[in-house]
Amino acid sequence: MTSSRKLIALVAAFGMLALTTAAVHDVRNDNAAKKPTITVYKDPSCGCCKNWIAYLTKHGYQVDAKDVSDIQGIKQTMGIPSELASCHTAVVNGYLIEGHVSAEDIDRLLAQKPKIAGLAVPGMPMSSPGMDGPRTKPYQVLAFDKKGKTTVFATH
Ligand SMILES: [Cu+2]
Repeated sequence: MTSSRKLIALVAAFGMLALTTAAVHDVRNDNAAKKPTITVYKDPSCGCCKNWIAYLTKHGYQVDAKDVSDIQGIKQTMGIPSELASCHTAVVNGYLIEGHVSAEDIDRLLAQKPKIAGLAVPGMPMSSPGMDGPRTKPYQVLAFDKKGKTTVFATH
């Protein structure tokens, strides 16, 4: 090989490396793009809300946390039925997420896109994500529509 051919081979090798790196990078971006941002409204003093946010982040969601002084007012404005209320109220892709809903349930909601207003885990059941503790009894994830009609979406 002449030195100029060596140089061409070297440049070509670097080019391939750059392309490969770019391809790997794209795949990573695609995976990250699959999980949308969840906007979470919460009281600044809420500890289990922070735990739920950390849990969502661990499961690949981008979280935009908003501390609000009047979380009950936010729930009313958003149309969370009062009997379904929990601590935090979140919004993802136009769906309401009330309380300690699991990432797997949110994943399924976003994949199936049912005609509902959102999902709720009323209250703060022990063992739901962000509410660490033993599961002493099962709890339900409820789907609710704009009129407040509920159906069971999942039981854990
Ligand atoms: Cu909570």
